[in-house]
Amino acid sequence: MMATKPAFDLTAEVPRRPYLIMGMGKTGCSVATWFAQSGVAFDMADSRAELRNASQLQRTFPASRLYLADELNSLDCRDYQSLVLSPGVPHDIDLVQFAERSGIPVIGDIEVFFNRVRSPVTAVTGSNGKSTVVDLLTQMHRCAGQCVGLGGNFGTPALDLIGTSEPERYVLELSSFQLETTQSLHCDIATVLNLSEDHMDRYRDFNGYAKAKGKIYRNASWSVVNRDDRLASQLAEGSRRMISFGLDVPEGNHFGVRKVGAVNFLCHGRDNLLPVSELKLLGRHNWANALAALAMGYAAGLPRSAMLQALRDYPGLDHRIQWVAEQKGVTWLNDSKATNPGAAVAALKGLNRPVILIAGGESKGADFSVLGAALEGVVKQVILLGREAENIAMAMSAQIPVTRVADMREAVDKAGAVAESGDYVLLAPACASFDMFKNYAHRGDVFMELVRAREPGK
Ligand code: UMA
Ligand code: ADP
Repeated sequence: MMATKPAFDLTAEVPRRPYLIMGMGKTGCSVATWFAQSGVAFDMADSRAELRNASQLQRTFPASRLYLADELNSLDCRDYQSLVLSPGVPHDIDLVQFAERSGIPVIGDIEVFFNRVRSPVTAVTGSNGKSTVVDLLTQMHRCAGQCVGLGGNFGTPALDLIGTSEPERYVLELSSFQLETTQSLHCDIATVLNLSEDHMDRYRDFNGYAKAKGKIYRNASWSVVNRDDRLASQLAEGSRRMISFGLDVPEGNHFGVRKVGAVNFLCHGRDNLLPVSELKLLGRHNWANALAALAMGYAAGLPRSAMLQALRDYPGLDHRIQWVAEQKGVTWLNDSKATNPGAAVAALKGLNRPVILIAGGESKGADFSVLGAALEGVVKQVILLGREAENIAMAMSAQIPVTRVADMREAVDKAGAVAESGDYVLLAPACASFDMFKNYAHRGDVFMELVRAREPGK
């Protein structure tokens, strides 16, 4: 296979124009720090007028100019080698459009990262489950005694993971936004966990979103694919080495689930590995996440015993079907990270008792019909809040009782009033949180605090 010419090449000998870093949040700062350490000239830009860290940036990088708000109009992207875009900056802004028309490469921090790293990279994308899978996989590596750098969309920008000595492996969560601006990705192991609608406010159509995700497989040594997700697995067509996971019985050397008597086992080919009842994670979608992590650990050569130990011990991340309280036989669950319909549907499918669902918030252009269909026969009552309440109500069958509430306190009170012993109350909003909360974690914290503050027996 012909090597792709990197868009960012520190080893190039021709004199270069400076780079322009666009967006000075976590990613932009990590790129600036990396460029400064590497002796690469750059300027910085951000559309915000009031950038909290503006004076600190100017002090730390005195050789670079910082352009804010309207000052961006004076920029000519042709003065720059390339634009290094933060993932949150959409491609339809004038500066980016003009760069693309002028043939100035538009790259991201992940492109810069791949130009530099030598240790193998496992990269994970997908609409849902990314954070859980990268965290779990990292625990598997650590159980095997390996030193791993975990980051990307997960929180720590990829470039901040590079220290004086490299870890044995990087495990990166990559969003579609981060993948969009890559050209020379070459992961050791790559996966698209699943595909369902998300971020439809940033893409012309679902195809554009899927195409961005699919870039993760380019040049990958191992492609890990989800047999149960036709669209996601199609993205890996033509891959060099493929290994699959799914919730059915696996063939050959692939990963899946086998029922022995009444017990479901995670399995690898003919080997039964672990009864799913030994997982601390709840829900069938987490069986898929566990299998994806196993497949990637296997491709990385991890010992099976270390992977199974990590699976048994792994408690899951906060705000993902997190157990909150049991009150008078009612179990309260916080899945505030369900910020799209697909995630909320997965949560509902995994629960085997009647559910009172608290949903709503701010949409990212999603279609709620898939959520509406998943409520049938599972949900006793839906409690809706936030900007999208009406759109969700319209996607639901008229048979399911629905209540609109003004805030989370009212939602919790209402849920407490209708829930009976044996029910779940599930916060799985299917929406982003920004209309009422700082972020999904804030929303989940507010929910949990309100639930825990309920007097026992209320
Ligand atoms: N900005 C502009 N112009 C614009 C838009 C933004 O200048 O048109 C500026 C903002 O004023 C701000 C900066 O860009 O100063 C913010 O950049 P950013 O939104 O890219 O955020 P970062 O702080 O760099 O964080 C990013 C990811 N954020 C997004 O993709 C929106 C973080 O993922 C990621 O953890 C971090 O890089 C490190 O890799 C967060 C996220 O919400 C968790 N991701 C989305 C998701 O998971 O659904 C994709
Ligand atoms: P991401 O990083 O992709 O947002 P998380 O692990 O943070 O993924 O989980 C986000 C939401 O998606 C949570 O509500 C979680 O319960 C749900 N979820 C996790 N794994 C899956 C999966 N495999 N399929 C569908 N939904 C999932």
